[in-house]
Amino acid sequence: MNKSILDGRPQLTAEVNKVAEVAGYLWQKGWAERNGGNITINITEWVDDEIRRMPAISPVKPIGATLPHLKGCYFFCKGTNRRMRDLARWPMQNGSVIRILDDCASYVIIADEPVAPTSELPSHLSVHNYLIKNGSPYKASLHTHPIELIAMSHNPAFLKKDVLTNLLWSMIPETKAFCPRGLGIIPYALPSSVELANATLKELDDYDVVMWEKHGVFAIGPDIMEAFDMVDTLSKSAQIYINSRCMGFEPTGMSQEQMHEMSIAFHLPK
Ligand code: 2HA
Ligand code: ZN
Repeated sequence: MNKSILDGRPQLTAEVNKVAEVAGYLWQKGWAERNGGNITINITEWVDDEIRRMPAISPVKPIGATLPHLKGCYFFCKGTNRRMRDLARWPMQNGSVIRILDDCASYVIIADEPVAPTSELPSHLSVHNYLIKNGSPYKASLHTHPIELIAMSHNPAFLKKDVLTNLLWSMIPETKAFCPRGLGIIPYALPSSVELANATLKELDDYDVVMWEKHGVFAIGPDIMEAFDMVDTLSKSAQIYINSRCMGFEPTGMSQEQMHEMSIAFHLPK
């Protein structure tokens, strides 16, 4: 076996293993066709002096943005054009560890293999920059293509502010309890574009999960498992709604009073 950056680093290994586990769920759920979706996690807290001395195994590459809060940070990123189902089985062959250089505008790959990171790197790293700037404990960002939630984004009526949030919350009590900031909506924008990244940053002030209209969702969380759990919970509500409609009726939904009672009982922010 070749040496891996994970060798002798159980905490770093645990974080990468969580990424692999989530990548498997995304594939099993049908949310990750071909290379669909991206994952990045900030692993700086698990980086030691030996890692800081590790040489680059790629040329210096521009991020496409200058992100001052990322100086000296390290990330594990899914590789561009790599499949989630392959990341699930072989995380270090389908993802890589990158180091942000001191200009805060470029990076190098340091381990294990020179796998180029995700096509959505500028948006993912902009989000990590924003999280650090705000003193957030969140370390993970996830982009995926959940079928039912994307289907719902094709209905203009659901794209008005907090219409979908309230509908999804009202399908089952867990959704408001475990996704208490709801689902932000971002009008369609070109994948990987600066417009999409900027709109995402703006919505993350108010939401932990945002919908990229007709494309997918973007979620942040303390770790990748919690980011996944929020999307999974919202998706469950979407499925309950769609199943009701398939049975030929509009679901009643919990009442505003019932949801308000939940907010009080569980000290929810909204
Ligand atoms: O990386 O899903 O939006 C594949 C994507 C880009
Ligand atoms: Zn996508």
